[in-house]
Parts: sequence; C-alpha cells; structure tokens
Amino acid sequence: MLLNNKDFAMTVGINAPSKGNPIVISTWDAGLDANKAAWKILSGGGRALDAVEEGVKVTEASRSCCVGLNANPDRDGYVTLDACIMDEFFNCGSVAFLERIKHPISVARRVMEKTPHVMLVGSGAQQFAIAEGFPLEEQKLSPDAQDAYDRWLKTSEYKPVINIENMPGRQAGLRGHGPFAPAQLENGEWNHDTIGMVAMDTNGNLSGSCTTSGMAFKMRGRVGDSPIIGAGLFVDNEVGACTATGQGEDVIRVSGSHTVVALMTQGLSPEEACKKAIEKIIRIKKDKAKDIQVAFIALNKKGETGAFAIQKGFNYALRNKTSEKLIPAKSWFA
Ligand code: SD4
Repeated sequence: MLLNNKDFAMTVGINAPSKGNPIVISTWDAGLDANKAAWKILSGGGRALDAVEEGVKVTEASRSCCVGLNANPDRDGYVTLDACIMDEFFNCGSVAFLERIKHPISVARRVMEKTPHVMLVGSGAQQFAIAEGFPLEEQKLSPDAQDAYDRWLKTSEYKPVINIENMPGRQAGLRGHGPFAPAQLENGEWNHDTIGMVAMDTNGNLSGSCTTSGMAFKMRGRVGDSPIIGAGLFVDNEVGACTATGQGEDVIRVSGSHTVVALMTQGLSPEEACKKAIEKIIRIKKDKAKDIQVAFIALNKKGETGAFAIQKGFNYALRNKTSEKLIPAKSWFA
C-alpha cells in the first residue's frame, strides 16, 4: 500500500512540517557565527539549501583549527578538506581530500548540481573546482596551523616507516587510538571541531551541510565521515536531518547520521535518536569509548532539535525567530 504524505506523517509520528518557522542548528560554538549567515537567508524566506551553504562558508573562511584552509594539516603538512551538502529532494554532493580550495562546501554543491555524481575526491575534485572557476589558493599553512604542526612534529616521533601505522598509539608516543591522528591534542582538547549544519526554511523544507579539515595530523589520504552522505550528514525531507562531529571512523561504521534519521522515522525525538546512535557506538567500542568523542545534532520536521555526545563539553548553536543560543548537549560520560 502506498502511503500519502498525511498517512506517512502519522505512521512516523511526525506532524505536518512547521511551516513559516525557519530554524538552523550547527555544531560547536563556531556555529553561532555560521548561523547568523544562514539566518539572513532563512529569515528572508530563502531556501534552506542556500542557508546551509552560506552558513558554513563563514567557518570555512575563518581562523579555525578544523575547518577550511586555515586549519591543521595532515601528518605530511598539507591541509586536505572534506565537505558535503544535501537538499530536500535527496540531491547530494560531496568532495573529499580536496586541497587549496577555500570553499569545499560550494564545490560539493556544484558536484550535486552540475555532475551526474555524488562525490569527487583529490586531484579530480580540485580539477573540477578550478574548471568551475574556484581560485586555487596558495599551498601555505596559516600561522596557527604551522605552530601546531611544528609542535606536533617534535612530540609525535613521526617516522615515515612502512607499517608504522600498525604500531599501537602508546608505542608511537601518542595518546588515544589513532597512531598519527591523536584523539586528543596535547592541550587536552578533542581533535575535532567540524561544522555541521541542518536547517528548515519557511516552506518547511530541510537541508544540511558539513565541512571539515578532518582530524589534525591524520594519515595522508585519510577521509572521515564528514563528506560521506549517511555518515556525517543525512537529510530526509519527510522526517528530519542530522549531522555529526567527532571521530569520523566511528561515525562511518554505524552510518551515524542516517541511523539518527531512521530512528526519528520510527517516532523518536531528535535527542532520543541521537542518544540511541551514540549508545550503539558505545556498545561497539566498549572500553575504548572513553577515549573518543562523537556527537550528533538533529532537527525534525516539527522544528524540534536535539543532540547527544559521548563526552561532555559538546554544544550546538541554534537560531530561530525567538532565540540565538548555544545549547550544551547531554553526554554518555558525565
Ligand atoms: C572527521 N568528523 O574527519 C571529522 C572530524 C571532526 O570536528 O568532526 N571534527 O573525522
């Protein structure tokens, strides 16, 4: 039996979309500035897709550890960027391992709109970006990234030895579980701060974006969850949208953002759905869960939002007609 929209909404426990009440949420405190740019579009009646692109472009252009060309490099000293975008029609576009392009999110959108593909990577993605008129930026680390990289080189015992990747983190002199991409940086901060954004426009349509430089000092060529549709981002315009931040490998293995949206389809609230997906990761990782951070934020068709993280300290930024704020997320570990 085919369900019409109303039947479907009842089946999944979701009411008619909250039309006329635009909203945007995004990860971490950098989301506050990103939301401002998104809000300009949403409050003027613009499309959620445009809002989530313009929003995260603010972070891509800013001084950031973890997003855009000013961010930390991979272990060989190159900044490599991952991004994806998804609209209300299941259209999606993505780039990964992209170098020297300032706005990977806009290249991802061009992949979505101008090619028959979903994902372009590496030199092919860069070639496409240049052909589309994106300037090729200088290959140079920002002063902050150069400092962080120089410090990391001193302490990491980085030796490009065959199979060194197989060495346990401790032997390689690093904390955490990724030999060359420590889960926590030397100052104790988690090694990530990706921006993921999901929004609903005045027509009740949803879109999302996600953009990152990935884990600092990652292996060259490593790609995380952020450019992977279903992992770092997923949008189902009948139900809701979700985006992820944190240890990408552990988001990918549970198709994190898709899982959250699927749970919302079953009637769970955004927070309950994020929590269940985090619990799945906790069950898989067992004792190792205490060494990683993963967080999800989600928005449903009613305009309700929620989040859940493995570790405390994660927050997300929300903007709608009545508020502009940072919301601390609940977490598995207190
Ligand atoms: C990754 N999920 O590449 C990204 C990193 C991240 O905040 O979230 N940074 O695994």
